[in-house]
Amino acid sequence: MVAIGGNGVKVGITCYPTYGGSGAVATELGLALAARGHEIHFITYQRPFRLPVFVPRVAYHEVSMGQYPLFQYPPYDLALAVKMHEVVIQHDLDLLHVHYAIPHATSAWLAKQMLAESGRAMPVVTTLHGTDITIVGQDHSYHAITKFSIEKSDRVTAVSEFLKHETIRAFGDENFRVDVVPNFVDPAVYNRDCHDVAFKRELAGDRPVLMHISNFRPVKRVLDVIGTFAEVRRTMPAVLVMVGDGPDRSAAEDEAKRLGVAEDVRFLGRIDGVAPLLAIADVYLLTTDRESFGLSALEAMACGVPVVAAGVGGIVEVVEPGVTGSLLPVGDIKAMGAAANALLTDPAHWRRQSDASVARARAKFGIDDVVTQYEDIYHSVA
Ligand code: GMT
Repeated sequence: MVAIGGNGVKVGITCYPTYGGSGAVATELGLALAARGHEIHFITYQRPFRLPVFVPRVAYHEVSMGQYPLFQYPPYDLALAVKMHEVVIQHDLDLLHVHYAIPHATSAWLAKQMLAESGRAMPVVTTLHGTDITIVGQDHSYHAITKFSIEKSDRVTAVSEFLKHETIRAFGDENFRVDVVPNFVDPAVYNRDCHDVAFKRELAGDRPVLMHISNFRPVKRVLDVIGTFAEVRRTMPAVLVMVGDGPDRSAAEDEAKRLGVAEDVRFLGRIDGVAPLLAIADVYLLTTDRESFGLSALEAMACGVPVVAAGVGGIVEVVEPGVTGSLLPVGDIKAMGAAANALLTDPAHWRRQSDASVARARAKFGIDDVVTQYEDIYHSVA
């Protein structure tokens, strides 16, 4: 164990820096920790998408990989371990906090072994986010190394009870403990009252807005988003705003044409700051078939947007059905369309669910409480 110097902790944070919930959570956590006086070092291959250019007490260290003709697959995990080792020594870090097990927890373990050779202890905290456990970690090629890397972490957290149980089911719990630390939202940013909603008129005129934000991977079932919207459009004028990009975007655009609603669907592409967009939405759609948490649903709720979602995985811990939205069977676009319709045709019902969404997001997933939970974890290992 090493002692934390002064009041602040020096933390190296590694995450996937591109579009995605785990990178968003890791970055928002780092920024919140820095605002509390801690020193944060992001160690990633690209500047995290939610990291502004300059923030006091926050540094960004880019992992660069030497190329060589023999490397058909350049070993990023080794380059990351080397950068972690270097940053720990140069900046006298107290611990490494990695988000998404593969390969980050493995690289952190390697860095820890290298540091141990020079007599330096380096605690590693690993936060599990989702497919690192539910898909990638259970693939035969990665199962053993995922298990090993989790077991070698000093603390392991999961973003939902669902993910904790999935982790234990897939890897046992003989050699490690998983604590649930949920994802969080900053109500000062995700707040319907804090954004200029004038551009709602540009996007939708006076029609209600349904919204979906994701990386358009197959798991998100974005064609179901279009299908759900088409159900709504059959009974009332409305606009669907699709934010993000990914493998299924073209298929979603084709589906909108096939269903005759293309004129009312706006594909905005990837946008990093989504709070102002969520602030103009009336219903948030999340039709995914697998989700350990559903950060975008929480961000929507914080903006007073009721959520119509598939009742899978950790979403059931975020959305309270009948209170802050509806949870329905995967693929049941008729039921999802009906739930959205019910909200959009009854202003009093919408207002109740909107207010309840804001209240639940703040009470159960407020940034202050969750950041304190992470601080407590850091103090338990460093
Ligand atoms: O696990 C993934 O698919 C990627 C990951 C990400 O980087 O966006 O998403 C997961 O982490 C988010 C943040 O904790 C959660 O909100 C998502 O539910 C989760 N995705 C899945 O479980 C599919």
